[in-house]
Amino acid sequence: MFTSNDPMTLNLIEIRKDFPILDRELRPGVRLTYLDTTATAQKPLAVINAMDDFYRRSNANIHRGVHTLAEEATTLYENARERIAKFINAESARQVIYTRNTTESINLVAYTWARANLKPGDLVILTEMEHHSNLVPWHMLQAERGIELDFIPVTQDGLLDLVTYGMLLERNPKLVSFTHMSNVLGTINPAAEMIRLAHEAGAIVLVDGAQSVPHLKVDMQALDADFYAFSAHKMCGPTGIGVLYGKTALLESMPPFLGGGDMIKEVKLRSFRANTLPHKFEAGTPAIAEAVGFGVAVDYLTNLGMDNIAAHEHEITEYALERLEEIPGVKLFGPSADKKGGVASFTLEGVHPHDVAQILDRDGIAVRAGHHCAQPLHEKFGIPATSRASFYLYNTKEEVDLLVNGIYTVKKMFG
Ligand code: 7TS
Repeated sequence: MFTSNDPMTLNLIEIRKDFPILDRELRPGVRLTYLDTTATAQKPLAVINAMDDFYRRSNANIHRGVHTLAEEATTLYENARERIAKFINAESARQVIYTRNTTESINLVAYTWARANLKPGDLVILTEMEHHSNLVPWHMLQAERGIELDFIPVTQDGLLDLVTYGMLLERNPKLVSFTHMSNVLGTINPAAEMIRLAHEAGAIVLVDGAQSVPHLKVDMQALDADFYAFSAHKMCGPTGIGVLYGKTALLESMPPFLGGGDMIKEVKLRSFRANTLPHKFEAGTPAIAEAVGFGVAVDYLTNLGMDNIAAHEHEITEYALERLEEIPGVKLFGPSADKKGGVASFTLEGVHPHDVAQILDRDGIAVRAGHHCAQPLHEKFGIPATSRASFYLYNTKEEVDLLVNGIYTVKKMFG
């Protein structure tokens, strides 16, 4: 059990009780130190119990029955959508399309809006810091359709080069698609300003919010993005469900994505009429229990307060960067704590990042090693891989100290 007298924004002693996994002993005497939230966040009991309760009491398929359970399941599924819409300040829950994850949300835009609107030679602007899920769908479209791709460069400090962005915008792009927060550098990009500039240039904007929605207060109406994608599992919710937010007129003008049940108004042998939003994009039986869990995850974050969560993470990240910087041989990637979220990617001189992660794991410290699905970004920095520690609302300064001690152990082992 974690105990601390260190006063912080969040009550960590109480919060950690909400996450049963954080108390896990991996091996006798080896407690889990979970520093891999960027890959997926841990789940509070409220979410676990809500999903368990759904299967015990309310399980039925949605939108297709008049019996009590079917109505109850439909209400739970749609109520969750309402709370998620409110959480991101969407004008309407009809703009919140359930998908499997961020990856599927981006692919939905690439398969529907982009295939209906982009011609050979049309320019799509991406950035050098994108996760593969915001690169590969566009590579695929480039091969199929002959669109052109160009990239906002990343500076050595891990920031987007906005001067070059301005020059790219002069080339009449049709779409600008970028991550709100980098999963490697932690960089929080100036999304509102970038969206405004893209709109002035006449482009549609898609934002990858996989790392921002869990950690920052995001406001769809203030940001004014045309599309915004995120995943439940990175924000205390379950795997298997995510969201594509879109502007109503755009979503209405787009062809459907997958065809099948639920996404139709009417079907004849040789034709169909698509359903209204949001169902038009939700073919087949969806992740119902997951939607219920997602809604409770959003309640959990709302109760803590996104500003408090961001403040806590900032405090932890600042401390972590300070302590990691002191270690001889450690090289950190990304900007200073004031420009980033809770991510610390680093290399340790003379030791492969996988070895670092493996040795830390012996002490129960979970960090990720590799290219973190951002191979081009690592190539830019001339390295194949980094080790990455990431922090969330349940992490403590004591855990940062364990990480630092662990890295000293690695150094000792490698002489
Ligand atoms: N975009 C960003 C910025 C991400 O960090 C991730 C996942 C995705 C998209 C894809 O999300 P998914 O839910 O569709 O898989 N990032 C990571 C990571 O950094 N380590 O594991 C997954």
